[in-house]
Amino acid sequence: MANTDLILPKAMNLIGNKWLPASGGREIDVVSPIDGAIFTTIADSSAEDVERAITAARAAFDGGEWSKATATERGRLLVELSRRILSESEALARLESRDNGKPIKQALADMVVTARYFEFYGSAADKVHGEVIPFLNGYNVEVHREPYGVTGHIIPWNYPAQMVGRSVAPSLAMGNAAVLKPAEDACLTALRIGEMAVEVGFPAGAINIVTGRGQVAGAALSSSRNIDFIAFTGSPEVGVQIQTMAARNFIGCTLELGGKSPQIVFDDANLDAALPVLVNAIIQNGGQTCSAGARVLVQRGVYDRVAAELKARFEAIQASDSGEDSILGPLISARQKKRVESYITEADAPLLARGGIRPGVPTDGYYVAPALFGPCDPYSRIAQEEVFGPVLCMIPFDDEASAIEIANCTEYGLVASIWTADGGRQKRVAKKLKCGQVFINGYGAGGGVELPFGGYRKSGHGREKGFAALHEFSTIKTVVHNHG
Ligand code: TXE
Repeated sequence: MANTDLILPKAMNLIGNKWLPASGGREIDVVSPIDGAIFTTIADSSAEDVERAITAARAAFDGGEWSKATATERGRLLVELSRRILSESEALARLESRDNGKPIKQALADMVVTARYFEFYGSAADKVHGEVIPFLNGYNVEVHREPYGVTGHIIPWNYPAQMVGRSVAPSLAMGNAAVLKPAEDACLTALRIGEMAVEVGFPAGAINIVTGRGQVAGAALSSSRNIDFIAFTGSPEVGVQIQTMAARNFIGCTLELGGKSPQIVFDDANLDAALPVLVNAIIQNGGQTCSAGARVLVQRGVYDRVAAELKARFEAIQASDSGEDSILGPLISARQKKRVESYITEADAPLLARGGIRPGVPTDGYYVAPALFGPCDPYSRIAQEEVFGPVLCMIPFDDEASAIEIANCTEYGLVASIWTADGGRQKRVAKKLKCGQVFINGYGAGGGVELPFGGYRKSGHGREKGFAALHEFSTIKTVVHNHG
């Protein structure tokens, strides 16, 4: 699929189903990571623009057409949007690849997952029920699940389309009205999905999209006194600010802040099955994935074999320009490339293997050759901090207890995998891992839209995906009726 014929969204915000430029007409240049070239612009929104979007969402929630839609009607709109995304998935994937740099095959797979979020939450919209609680004689007690009102959504650039589905779809399913601030580094597919939402019939104000810089538009959204909940995915540094703002305004928030996820390989693991997965879990999306399997913990009996195999596989990988045969594209920006390169050059562990960059890729693109380190001290900087690039750390371990200790020894706790044939060990280790999702003899699950996902500690709190997200985007009201 050629990277041509892009359908570029307007450099405007979607507010109350109208496309409006940022106040003062300010715009931000959009650069493609593939060649470092500017190819379009987006609106550079102010706090005023953000507040306008919040007002539109409030009107939709408080008496607007959106507030009158039944759960079934909301669900149908979400499912219709899902169909629309699927029917345009190739064009969306081309746009995503140009904007974010991800290999075209990855971008296509992302669109399927994006559509699946809207389908899953559309189908679930009218299946969230309340409860009746037995209480004193003469009382009838009902527990209702209610939307909060206006939800704010701040999402990152690593999965620009998927994140729209993940964050916004469950909120809309519950009947909230949403204001989305996508990332300035990649937000074109979010804008196109917003356009599709209008086309399939979402009423004015149900979904509003305001693009702009984090410190301006993002900060305005998260500090506004006029939102009722905020969902954030991004860095821990900004996550702290979001939570502080939420606390000041006495509203709830969910934070999804990345990780340093371990893939634990025991001596009895099926290595033929494990090896390609160990590599893919860090190479996929250039390692720019919150749940990237950034540490491989290997029991000493198979350490040398795993090290030799991973070395050969890493040396064979070349970063390339995101075309049909690419598995590793450029990183998102010059800033991220510099950051990842500095982790590699300053690493406090032996460099075991370095892949390459395919000759002939555009010299101004943000390509980084993948790097494998090992054996790493579990407490070394390279094995502790989130690099967010194609960088894998190998850490040897002796036994089950030390594997668990090392797996839990970073500040993060998002995902883990356990590779072993021993059923008892699978259960014991899974129970002791301090993280939100554990895969046994596998990693990732094709998007795993149905599976609750989220972190411990520095990886954040709250759960996305699955039914858990519907609970995050709603609150409980207990109605006690004295009829005695
Ligand atoms: O994140 P930021 P960056 C991690 C990853 C990466 C690092 C830095 O380790 O290397 O963070 O990435 C918006 N108020 N993750 O700098 O700045 C911003 O506009 C409100 C992991 O890109 O957190 C964007 O929409 N919003 C992560 C979003 O926050 C603000 C994915 C994320 O940007 C803001 C991305 C502010 N003051 C990075 N400042 C994951 N969990 O997957 C920025 N933003």
